Amino acid sequence: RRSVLLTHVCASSVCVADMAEEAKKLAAYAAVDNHVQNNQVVGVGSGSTIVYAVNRLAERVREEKLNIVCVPTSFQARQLILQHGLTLSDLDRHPELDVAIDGADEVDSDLTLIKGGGGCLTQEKIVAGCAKHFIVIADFRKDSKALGQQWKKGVPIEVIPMAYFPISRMIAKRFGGVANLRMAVSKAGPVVTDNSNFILDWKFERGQNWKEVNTEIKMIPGVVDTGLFVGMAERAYFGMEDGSVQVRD
Ligand code: ABF
Repeated sequence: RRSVLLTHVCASSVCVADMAEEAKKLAAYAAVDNHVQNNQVVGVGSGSTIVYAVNRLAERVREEKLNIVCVPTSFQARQLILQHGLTLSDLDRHPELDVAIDGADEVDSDLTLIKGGGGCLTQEKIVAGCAKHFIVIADFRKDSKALGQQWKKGVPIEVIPMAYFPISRMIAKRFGGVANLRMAVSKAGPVVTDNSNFILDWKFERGQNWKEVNTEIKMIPGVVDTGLFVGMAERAYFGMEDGSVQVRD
């Protein structure tokens, strides 16, 4: 009886994972098809959903002979651009982007995002901030009414290493909850970002005014940036379990 139950649980979680992969692809393809045109500069996000977007972008560049320049948000994004034979650029050469496409950890009903589960939040925010249009791609598990309902790991905050402890205390005192230093999977030391900084994951206790919270946290000396993206995303595409794509503006 025990083995039957385990098989059942396992089979259904595999099924959700499969559906989520398909959903990521649907969202990514819709965003690339609707928002990328010839002669554009495109910001390329990080994570697993963006892999499908880069696949589609490369396919379109090949088939439609598009002239596209890509600006990466991370080392991962840079590698993806190169592996797909796309044209790599940077913000020195292209300080203004036509569109940036990126994943998210959670998207609420106002298009406020938690990002940075992968640790690249600062470059992602910089690139999104340089783009005329910032488009989010996600599977159905990221869709949320209020932040914290889906993503349980908290808001990532990139900090200068020497300041991580005082910042963590200040955030807990001022806003409640707990801000933990993100550790490497091996537990041998902290995760170090592409910018040589640390990440705090702030597990908040209740809904907040995210715009104010983001501004206040950013004012703490030693905070580089937060994974709260408020008023930045123009549109989100969600791949759904039933194979449809939902759009939120
Ligand atoms: C990046 O990748 C992040 O800001 C976010 O943490 C994550 C989303 O990853 P995935 O697409 O794998 O869910 O966009």
